Amino acid sequence: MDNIHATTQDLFDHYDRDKNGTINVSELRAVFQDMNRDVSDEEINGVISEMDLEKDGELNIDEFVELLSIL
Ligand SMILES: [Ca+2]
Ligand SMILES: [Ca+2]
Repeated sequence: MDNIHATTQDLFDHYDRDKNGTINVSELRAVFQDMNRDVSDEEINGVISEMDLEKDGELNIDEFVELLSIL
């Protein structure tokens, strides 16, 4: 595991409030709020459906990494 990935894991764990290993809609909202981005529920759902490759409705660490790469 390289440093960049370790840092991302820390970030992921920070936002994964219920520690279930995925970021859901409300957890993702906190990510955007901390970035001072004002996004609607619709936009958050849109982001998740775009990044959610395996279609479980939440973002795992790999999907979260992809999201960070486009922000
Ligand atoms: Ca979670
Ligand atoms: Ca997923």
